[in-house]
Amino acid sequence: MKILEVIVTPIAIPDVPIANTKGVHSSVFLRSVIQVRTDTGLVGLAETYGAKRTLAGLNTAALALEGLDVYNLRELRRRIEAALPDAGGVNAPTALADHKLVDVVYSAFELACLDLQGKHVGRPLYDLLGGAVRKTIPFGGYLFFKFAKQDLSFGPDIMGEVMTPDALVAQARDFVGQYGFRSLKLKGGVLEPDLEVETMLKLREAFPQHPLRIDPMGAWTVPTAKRVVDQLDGILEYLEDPCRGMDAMAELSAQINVPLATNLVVVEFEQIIEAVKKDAVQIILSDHHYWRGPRGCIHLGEICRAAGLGVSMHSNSHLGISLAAMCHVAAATPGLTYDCDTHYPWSSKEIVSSGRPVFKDGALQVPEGPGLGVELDHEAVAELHDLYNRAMVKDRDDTDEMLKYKPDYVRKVPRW
Ligand code: GKR
Ligand code: MG
Repeated sequence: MKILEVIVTPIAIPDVPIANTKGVHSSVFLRSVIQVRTDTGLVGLAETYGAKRTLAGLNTAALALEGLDVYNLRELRRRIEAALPDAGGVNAPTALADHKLVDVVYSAFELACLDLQGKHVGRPLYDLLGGAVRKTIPFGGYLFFKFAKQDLSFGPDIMGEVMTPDALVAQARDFVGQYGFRSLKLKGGVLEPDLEVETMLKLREAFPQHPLRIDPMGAWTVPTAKRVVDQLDGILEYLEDPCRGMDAMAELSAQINVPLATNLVVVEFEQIIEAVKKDAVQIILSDHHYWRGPRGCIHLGEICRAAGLGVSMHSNSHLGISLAAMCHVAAATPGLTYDCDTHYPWSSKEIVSSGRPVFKDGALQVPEGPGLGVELDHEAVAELHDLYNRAMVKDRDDTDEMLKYKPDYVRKVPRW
């Protein structure tokens, strides 16, 4: 089965001003929808980041893929590396999607090829990944402090302002009520640490049985993180990226008993050895958008198992193709024993023809159709592509967006 044509469509999806330590989301988030057409008439799908550099990388690589046999993933990797020289590597100073461009682009095309393979042989993607160890995929409620949305031209707000511990608990009640989530994660690093501690304590009071996590994305110094852990004694399932950098994580790890998780200090296979030697983290977040596709995530799972590390799953703002892929990867990763992250409830659009999947008790069933088990809603893609053309936003810059809400905001990591 050979590739005839690749179509990359940038889309913009209405977003709401949810905050993190870098800043806040803008009125839209960006994604790329990838369609890979083959000589069999089958079309493979993928969804990934939509900011400028990823988009350029996808388009450049796409030109090199004509004639590729979709079963030959090593040749896929070779062609992408040749098409994007100098676009990968550990510890480049830029954003994740930039310094891992080769992996990001490869991941997207690997997903489309696997979708094609599954459609070709009539088997779901999880079977191509070694088979499902679970078919029900649990997700955690992903909670954010947020502003009330100022610019409503591209879509309505969800929930209005949430900037206090009590408002955050109300958000959690809303999410648990609507989706049935059985665990909760707070995007921290937004309010003063003491207020975030208060928030977590109130969440524990409101949800005595829910595993709780907090992820300040490196916003705390080691002493601040240690103080937070002491105040949250017995409350945390795990603590995600409290401090910036491998050494700071290792220094904290040596002082506490709570497992540390990361999607910041270990984002490439080469970094796992250092993390294990330094005992810097105990859980690595997988993500098929940059861990070398669904197969890379399975390899990551095996390495973590051998190294005695746990695996959880990272998320960014996304739609249903990514969600389906996350479900397949989670289904086929034996050691992924934590509820997966998802931003899904923060948007209300969809680009798959089956529509928005319904969470039951916080979980989704892995799609059972061939490949990803989802098809494209072409009208919806056209509508969101039109929005992309109309929206000013062509890159993600949370700090720039924050200046609209707080004109004196300065991005600083660690902040406290
Ligand atoms: O959507 O603001 C956000 C998150 O902060 C996201 O960008 C992170 O990549 O959720 C992610 C994380 O776990 O760090
Ligand atoms: Mg994180």
